[in-house]
Amino acid sequence: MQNINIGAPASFPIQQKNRALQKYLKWSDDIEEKAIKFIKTYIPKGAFIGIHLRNGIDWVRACEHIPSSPNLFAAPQCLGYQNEKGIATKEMCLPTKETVIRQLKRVIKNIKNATVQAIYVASDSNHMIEDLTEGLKKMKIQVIRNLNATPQVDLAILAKSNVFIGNCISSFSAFVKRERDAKSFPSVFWAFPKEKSGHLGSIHDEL
Ligand SMILES: Nc1nc2c(ncn2[C@@H]2O[C@H](COP(=O)(O)OP(=O)(O)O)[C@@H](O)[C@H]2O)c(=O)[nH]1
Ligand SMILES: [Mg+2]
Repeated sequence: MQNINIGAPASFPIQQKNRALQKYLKWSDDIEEKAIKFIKTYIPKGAFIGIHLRNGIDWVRACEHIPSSPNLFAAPQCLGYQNEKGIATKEMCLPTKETVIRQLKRVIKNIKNATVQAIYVASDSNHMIEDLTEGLKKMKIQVIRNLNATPQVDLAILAKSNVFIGNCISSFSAFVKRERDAKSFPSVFWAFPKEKSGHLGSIHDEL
């Protein structure tokens, strides 16, 4: 009998060998158009950083398991499948406001070939718009969210940012990271690696 593969081609959590399949995924015209229209209408011309803040109550609870389950969810995307790049920390799972602002400033300063004009924030709960606006005040950067975004439109907008800062533990962030890897767009993660994260030589400038 033939060996027929039924079911989804890539089970959860994603295996290393399936990561490249993301390049075959294309957004529907509807989602793609909504993402492009939002960027053109609300995000000032120039570079923008897309960030994912996963911080709802389910996530706060999930992050409590990090010390006992350091391979939780999508953690291998930054730590490696054998934890060859370290172990997960609570700060990676639920970065503090201070960490988020510090890392944003570092990424903004490290982008050499463009000026960052805006931060696009996607979140399941707290977008921290006021905190981030206040924290980045001196840099004259707009902090933007999309009140009408479905999860898919948020994913599509994050995929198009010049630099993406995601949550290493989150599968939602992992989707963005895979799409960007397929296009060779840069991504980094909150609080990883421990101190020097955010170093980027140059960025893509498609939009
Ligand atoms: N719109 C929107 N929804 C989000 C965001 N982050 C998480 N969610 C929601 O939370 C769900 C979490 O999904 P899941 O794939 O389990 O990722 P994980 O829990 O972060 O590992 C998503 O399907 C969305 O419905 C976000 O930035 N924007
Ligand atoms: Mg989940």
